[in-house]
Amino acid sequence: MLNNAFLDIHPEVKAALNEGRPVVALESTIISHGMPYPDNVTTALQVENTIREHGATPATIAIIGGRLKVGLSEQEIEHLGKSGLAVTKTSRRDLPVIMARKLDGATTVATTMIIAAMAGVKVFATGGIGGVHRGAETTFDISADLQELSKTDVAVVCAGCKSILDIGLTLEYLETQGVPVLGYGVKTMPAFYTRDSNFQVDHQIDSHEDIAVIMQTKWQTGMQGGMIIANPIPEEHSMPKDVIDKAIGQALQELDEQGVKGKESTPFLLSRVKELTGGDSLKSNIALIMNNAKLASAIAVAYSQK
Ligand code: PSU
Ligand code: MN
Repeated sequence: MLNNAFLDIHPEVKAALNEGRPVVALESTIISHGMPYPDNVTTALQVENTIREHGATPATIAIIGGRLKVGLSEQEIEHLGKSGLAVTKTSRRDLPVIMARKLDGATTVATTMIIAAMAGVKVFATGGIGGVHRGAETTFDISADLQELSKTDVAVVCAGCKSILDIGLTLEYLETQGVPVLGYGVKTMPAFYTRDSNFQVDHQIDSHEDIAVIMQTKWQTGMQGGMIIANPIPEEHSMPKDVIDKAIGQALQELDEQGVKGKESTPFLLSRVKELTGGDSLKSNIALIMNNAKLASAIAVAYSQK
């Protein structure tokens, strides 16, 4: 797919793909909407370096001037980080408009998967995925990330999902969509800031080699779709459950009071939780992203040797 007319694959990424070397995709909504400037830029560059140190090539994905970029320059990362909320958060439904109008777009998990798959990148590291929001039985607010996972062949390494979402309903939805949820060394779905939740994952897998075998097996059969590798935050960086639950509770209440809806919900909740925990949650957030980048690199290395 390397000749897709809409793709601009960075030379470093292109060389790796052509030589069958491991590549790890990264999203850009986490840069523009997930963290404040300048921590977002520092973190994005540090994640890329972590991936390089672990034997893979990073490919941060975004839309710049309507072009689908697989691998960004430092200046492009700085531009997205500095622009922040002014860059359009681009999920599947937004993609054709942003491209046709030659705009900049920050890619969500769903859109990052779409573009990674176009370039032939199979492993993607992020912080947390979108999911079924609390109260979705009335709002219908279910992230497009979940449907994307059912149809696009990319393995997504994340720290589970935040309890700003309904974790139980998210897992039910993923089951309906046929998306494997693999717990890396754990039996329950990690809740982003904390290592566990009350909800079991489908399968506990203890090694990155086994994950690579499962990926290969799924795609060799021609079965479509990705999978989730849920990697818990390292113990030393996890947050006290009561502290995070309280902040999330308050953020959800404010969301309701202020009538924030739709695509603004997730960024609103993320930034309020960060403010309410006085920056502690930002530190945890950065630590878990690095941890996911390491695991994703190990999986990409193992998969490239298949
Ligand atoms: N969850 C996080 N951090 C994030 C996001 C989700 O903990 O940065 C971002 C990701 O880009 C994800 C998107 O794909 O929010 C989901 O948004 P929505 O719920 O509107 O689909
Ligand atoms: Mn939504």
